[in-house]
Amino acid sequence: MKSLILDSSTRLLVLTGAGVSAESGVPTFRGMGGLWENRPVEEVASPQGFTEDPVRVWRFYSQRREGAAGVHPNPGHTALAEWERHLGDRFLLATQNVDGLHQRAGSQRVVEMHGNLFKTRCSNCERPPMDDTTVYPEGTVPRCGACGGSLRPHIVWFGENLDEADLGRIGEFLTRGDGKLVFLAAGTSGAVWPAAGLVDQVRKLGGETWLVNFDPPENAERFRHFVQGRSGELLPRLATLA
Ligand code: BV8
Ligand code: ZN
Repeated sequence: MKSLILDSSTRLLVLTGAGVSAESGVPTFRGMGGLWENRPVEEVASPQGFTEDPVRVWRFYSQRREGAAGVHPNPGHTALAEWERHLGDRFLLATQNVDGLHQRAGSQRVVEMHGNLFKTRCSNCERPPMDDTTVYPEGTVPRCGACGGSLRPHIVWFGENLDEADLGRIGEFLTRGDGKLVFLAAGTSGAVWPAAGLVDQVRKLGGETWLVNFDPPENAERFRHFVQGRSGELLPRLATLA
């Protein structure tokens, strides 16, 4: 198998998707068949869906909280935390996952591009997001103690902008200029933007691009190196820490 050399000149941005958590037992986005209760997931993961039926949206997220609480990081998560310890501030992890498993595996330099399943915020006022692992009982929509508005999961839904500070942190890391830029995407179908566009930004900057994925996703040909298989098996063996 090809080897990813991580040495004192490497600046590595990693992007992960649902596939990296699959071996931990977290269903992938497409694994849900992109449908839920015979509805496109976008209808439960969009502001319109929340306005239309907040009870259904909270059922979707409460179920995922219930499912994610009992799972653990897999060797793929652990390998990424080890790479970070080796590279220090020349490593950054941008994840589309909302399950918090990277942090539980020891990753610290993490940008949660799509939010976090275990955070809740008010849909009406500016009260900051709260840590919240509550699995809300069927039929309830939690209310804000400050303004009485409906609380919502602190998740970036389809049609919503990503956090400017998050995008800025990734952009600054890419354009920093020191060392040799390397980008590795793992466990992502490359279907969702703007995360799916990172590989193009890196190529424009002359960086090296790697994809580790179970099956060739729609944007596989945009990567210089493609290593096919399970991230939990491949990531622990892929890198040479020099
Ligand atoms: C935005 C939270 C500005 C929800 C998520 C037309 C063209 C381009 C863009 C758009 C467009 N129309 C609309 C858009 C924008 C839209 C978008 O990209 N739509 C797509 C569907 C076309 N994007 C947005 O809306 C973003 N905001 O652009 O703002 C704007 C505003 C208004 C209008 C336009 C633009 C917000 C996107 C964020 C949405 N929220 N998550 C939730 O999770 O509850 S995205 C959701 O999808 C998850 O975050 C998840 O991560 C992601 C799915 O992607 P993956 O992580 O890749 O998961 P997936 O299951 O798809 O793939 C898993 C892969 O792993 C597979 O390839 C599989 O083979 C592999 N795998 C499986 N097991 C393993 C494995 N690999 C390795 N090992 C294994 N063991
Ligand atoms: Zn409020």
